[in-house]
Amino acid sequence: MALREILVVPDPVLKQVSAPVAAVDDGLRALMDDMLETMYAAPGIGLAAIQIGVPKRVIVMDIARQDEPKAPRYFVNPQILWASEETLPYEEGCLSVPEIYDEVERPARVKLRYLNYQGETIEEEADGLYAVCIQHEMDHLDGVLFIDHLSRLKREQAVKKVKKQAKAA
Ligand code: K2U
Ligand code: ZN
Repeated sequence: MALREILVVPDPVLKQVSAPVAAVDDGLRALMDDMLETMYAAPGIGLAAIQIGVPKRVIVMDIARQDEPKAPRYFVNPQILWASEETLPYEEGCLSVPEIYDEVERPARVKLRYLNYQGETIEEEADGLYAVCIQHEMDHLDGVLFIDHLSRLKREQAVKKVKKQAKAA
């Protein structure tokens, strides 16, 4: 396993639309292992492959609390089959938009179909933080960041602040 660099705004790679995966093989599992190690080290609770510069429709996640055992999840070619009309606001952040947090409104529940670490097809419903995180990560697969759901002014202020942080580093 290896730690990978996480890309940050305004890197144009983050705006790319990621391509579907042809097969869940050992090479893809090695990528998911690297993604999970990188996510835990950040630390974060989700990570999309594009965030480490790999334009493949792959997500890793672990929403277990710090006082709970790790519960890694792997999503290959994830699809949302259904989304509730009910929406909920959540204070989101993003490893690719460091130190910026703002409220985003998303469907409260979604039904997912994806391939797991073994390449098996899984269908399941998500709610709570699971629903928030998977929708946030699936946005990444389409080149969409959580700040793209904010006003233009807030988005421009966020990018300006991240650029200033990078310059000061
Ligand atoms: O995409 C990412 O950068 C991973 C996010 C996932 C996430 C964003 C918004 C809401 C939930 C999850 C990072 O884990 S950001 C850090 C974080 C950690 C816990 C809760 C919220 C944000
Ligand atoms: Zn993110």
